[in-house]
Amino acid sequence: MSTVKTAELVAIDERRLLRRLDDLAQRGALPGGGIFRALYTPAWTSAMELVTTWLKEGQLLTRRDAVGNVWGRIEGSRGGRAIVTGSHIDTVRGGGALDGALGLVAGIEAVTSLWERFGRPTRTLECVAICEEEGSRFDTNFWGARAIADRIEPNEAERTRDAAGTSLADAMRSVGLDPANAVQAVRRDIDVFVELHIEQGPVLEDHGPRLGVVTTITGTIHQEIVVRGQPDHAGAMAMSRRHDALVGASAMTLAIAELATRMGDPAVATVGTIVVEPAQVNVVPGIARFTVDARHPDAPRRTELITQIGDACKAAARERGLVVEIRTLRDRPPVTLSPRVADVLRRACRAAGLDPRDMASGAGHDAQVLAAAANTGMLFVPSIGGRSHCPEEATAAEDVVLGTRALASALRELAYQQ
Ligand code: HGY
Ligand code: MN
Ligand code: MN
Repeated sequence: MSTVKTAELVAIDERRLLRRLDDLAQRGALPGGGIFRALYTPAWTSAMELVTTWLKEGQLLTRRDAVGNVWGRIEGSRGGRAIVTGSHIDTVRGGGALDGALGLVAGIEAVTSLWERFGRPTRTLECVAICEEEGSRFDTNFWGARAIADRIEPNEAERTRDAAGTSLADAMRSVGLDPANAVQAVRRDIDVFVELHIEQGPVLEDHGPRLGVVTTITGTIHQEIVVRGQPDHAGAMAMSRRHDALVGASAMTLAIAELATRMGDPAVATVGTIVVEPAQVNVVPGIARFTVDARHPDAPRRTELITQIGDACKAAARERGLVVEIRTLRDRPPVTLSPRVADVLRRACRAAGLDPRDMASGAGHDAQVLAAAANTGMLFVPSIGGRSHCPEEATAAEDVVLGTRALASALRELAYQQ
C-alpha cells in the first residue's frame, strides 16, 4: 500500500445520503418498530435490489458474487489491487437503521461522489454490500466477509441451519445462488478495506470528539450452555428435593454478569437467549439452554474470562445437583487493524478539523474478518445515548455527514494517488 497525502475534505451529496438511509430503513421495517433484514429473506432481497439500483445510478460496474455480496466497481486507470469500502446489509432482530447500513450507504455515497467530482481514480475503487454479519438467522456469522476472505469451511452451507431447520445451502438456492460456488466469492486482490460504522456505545458522545479511529476489535466467544436437571410436578414436588434447571441457569447468568463486571471495562458478558423444556407453567424445568456472548479485546484477559465463566457454571451446577454442558459455537479472537490505514483515516479526520480518538471496538465488524485479506481500517461516528441493536439506534445527521465526508476523503487519498 502506498499513498499520497492530502488534507482535502471531500464534499458529498448530503441529501442523497440521508434520503437513502431512510429508504433502506423501510426494507425489513417491522410493524411494531425496528428492522429485521435476515440473510436471503424477502426483506434482504428487497434491500439488495435497492442498493444495486443506487450502484447502477452511480455508473458503477455492478455484480452479485457467489454468496450474494453486491459489489460496485470503478476500474482504476492504473489498475492494481482494489481499494474497497462498505459494510453489511443484514440486521439483528428488531435492529436499527444504521448498524451496517451506514457504512454501506455512506460507502456508496463516498465512492459515487468521488467519481462524480474527480473522475476515474488511479486505483480500482469498490463499494460492497456484505450479505451477512450479524448471525441473526443462521447458526453462524460473518458469512459475507468470511466468503471474501476465504474463511468458509467445506460443506458449511449444507451443515448450517436456521431455527426452522432450513439449511444455509437451501436458502442460497432460494435466491438463485449455488452453494457449490461459494468459493468463487474469495478475493485476493483487495489492498485496503475501510468501513465506516456507528460506535454502538457511549464513548464518543460522552467524551468526544465526533470521530473515532478503530485500532483493535474485541474478541468474542459464543457458547451454548445446557443445564440438565429433572422435570417434576410444580405443586407436589417439595422445593428441597428439586433439580430445577432454570434455577441453575439463573444462578449461572448472575455469576456470568458478575464475573465480567468484576473484571472491569472493557470485559463484557451477555446471556442473550434462554429456553427451557418442557416449558409449561406447572412443570419444574428439566432443561435450560442458554447462550453466552463474552468479549475482551485483550486475548489473555478474554481467555481468563471464559475460564472463569466455565468454572462458575460448573460450581453452580454442582451445588444444585445439575449437569452442565458447555459448547463453543464460535470463537473470534481480537484483531488489530492496519496502523497505516489508521493514519490515512486520522489525516481525513483532521481535514474535517477534528483530532480523532483512537478506540477499541467492543462490537464485532466485517473489518475484523477482512483484516485477514487486506489492510483494514475503521472509522466511528457517535451513537446517540450509545444505543444500538435496538430500534432507537440513531446518530445525529451532521455526524452521519461528517463521517461520510471523512470516509470519502480517506478514499480519495487511497485511490487517487498520482
Ligand atoms: O455482535 C456484534 O458485535 C456485531 O454487531 N455483529
Ligand atoms: Mn450489529
Ligand atoms: Mn455492524
